[in-house]
Amino acid sequence: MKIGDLRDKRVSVIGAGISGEALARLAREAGCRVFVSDGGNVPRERISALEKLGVGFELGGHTDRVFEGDLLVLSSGISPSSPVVERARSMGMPTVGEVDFVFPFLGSPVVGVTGSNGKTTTTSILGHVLNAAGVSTAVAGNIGNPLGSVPLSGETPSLVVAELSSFQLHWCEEASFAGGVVTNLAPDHIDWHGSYENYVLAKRRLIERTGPDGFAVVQLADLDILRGGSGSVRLYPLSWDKVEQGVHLDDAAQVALLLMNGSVRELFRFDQVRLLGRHNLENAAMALCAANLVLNRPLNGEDGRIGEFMAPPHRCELVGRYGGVTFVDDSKGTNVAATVTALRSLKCDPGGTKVILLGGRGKGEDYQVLAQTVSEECSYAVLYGEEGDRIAEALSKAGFNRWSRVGSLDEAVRVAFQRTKEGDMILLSPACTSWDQYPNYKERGYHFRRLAQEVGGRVSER
Ligand code: UMA
Repeated sequence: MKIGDLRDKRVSVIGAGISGEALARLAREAGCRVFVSDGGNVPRERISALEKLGVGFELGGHTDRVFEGDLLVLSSGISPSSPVVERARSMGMPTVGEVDFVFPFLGSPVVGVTGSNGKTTTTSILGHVLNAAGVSTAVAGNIGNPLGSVPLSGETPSLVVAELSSFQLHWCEEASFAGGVVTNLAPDHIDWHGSYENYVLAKRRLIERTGPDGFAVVQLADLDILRGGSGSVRLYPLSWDKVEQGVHLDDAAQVALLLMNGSVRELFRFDQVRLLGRHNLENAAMALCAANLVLNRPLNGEDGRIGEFMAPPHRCELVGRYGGVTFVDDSKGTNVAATVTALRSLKCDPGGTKVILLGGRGKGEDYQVLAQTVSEECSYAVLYGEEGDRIAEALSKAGFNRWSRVGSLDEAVRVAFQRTKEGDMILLSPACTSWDQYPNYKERGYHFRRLAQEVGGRVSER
C-alpha cells in the first residue's frame, strides 16, 4: 500500500528488534504517534532506547492497543501468518512492510541484493567498490544495519545498496529499485514461506519492483525462473561458460568479463580477489557488474580497489593456519546449499583434503545432496549437536563411513585436528543453525576461531 502523508497518523510497529526500533524512530520523525508492540522480550538497551524516544510500547504480547492505530508497520521478519497480522487484516487495518515504509524517506536510488547465499558478501563488495570509486554509498538492510537507519543518519548518499531477505521482499509492493542482484536460489526459510515456490516468488519481487530502466544480475541457471518477474528490466546472467550478454567467469584466462551490447569489459582478474572459494568470485563479479550498470560507466577491480576487500566474518573466512592445517570459518553456512557451495569451491593446498564439521539445529532439510558432496570432497566429517544423528544417517546411506559423532564444537575441532595432516583444511560449514548451542552463528564462528587458536597453541605437541 502507498503510505501517503504520515503526520499525526497513529502507527503501530510490530517487533522491537533493531529494524523495529529504526521504524519507530522514522515514524516519530515523520510526525506520527507511535506505539511499538513486541510479542516477546527484547534486550534492556532496546527498552531504554524506546523510553528515550518517548514512544508507547508493550512487550511479551500484542494487546488490542495495536489495533487502535491507523497503520500497522511490520519489522523485518514478521510473517504474514503471524496472528497479529492476520487479526489486523481481518479488521481491515492497513499493513505495510519495512521496506515500503522506509522507501519514501530514502532520497537516493537503491540497488537491492538478495539470494539464498552470498547476499552479505555481495552487498559488502558492491558498497566497497562504489565507495572506493568515489560514489558515496550507504550499505544497509538485512546485513545488520536496518534500512531505516539510512534516512535517520541525516545524510543522503548518492546510492543505497540494500541487502534484502526473502521476508522483507515478501512485503514489497511499492518500493522501486534502480537495479537488483539475485546471487543464487536454493531452498531456505521454507517454514516461513510455506513452500519453495513462495520463497522464489518473494525473491522475484526484487526484479518485479525494479524500474523499467533498471537491471538485474542473476545466475544463468536461475534466469528462467526469475525472468517471469522481469518486465522490461535488462537481465544480466552470470556463467562460467560464455554468454552473449552478462558476466562470464573465464577460467582459462582467469578473468571476470562483462559482455554488453557487443562489447567486452574486464571486471577483474581472479588473483585480485582476496576471498576464498569460487563462489566468492561469483559474488565479486555480480557486484562489479551491478556497479558498472548502476553507474552506467566502466568500473573495474582496480578502480573499486577490490584487492582491499576482506571476507566478512564467518563466510568462508580464513581464521588461521596451524600445524600446516588451514582453519576456515563458514559458520554462516546454515543450510545445505551454502555448505555444498563452500565444499565445492574451496581448494586445499596440493595433496591436502578437507575435514568438515557439520551439525547444530536442522531446518528440516534433506541431507542426500550434502552427503554426496561430503563423500566427494572430504576425507572425514565430524558431526555434532542436535542434528548430528540425521546427518550421520545420510552419510552412511551415501556409503561414506569416515565420520565421528561428538557432542560439542570443542570436541569436534579436537577430533578433526587428529584426522588431519599438513596441507589439509578444517572447515566449519555446519549446514544447520547454531541455535541448539549458541545464540547465533557469529558466536559459533568466534568460538571456532578460539578453538583453532588453542589448537595452534598446542601444535608443537603434534
Ligand atoms: N515479533 C513480534 N511478533 C511476531 C513476530 C516477531 O513481536 O509476530 C518480534 C520478536 O519477538 C522480536 C522481533 O519481532 O523481538 C524481531 O526481532 P528479530 O531479531 O527477528 O529482528 P530484528 O532485530 O529487527 O532484525 C532484523 C533481521 N532479522 C530477521 O529478519 C529475522 C536481521 O536479519 C537484520 O539484520 C535486521 O533486521 C536489520 O535489518 C538477521 C537474519 O537472520 C541477521 N535474517 C535472515 C537471514 O539472513 O537468513 C532473514
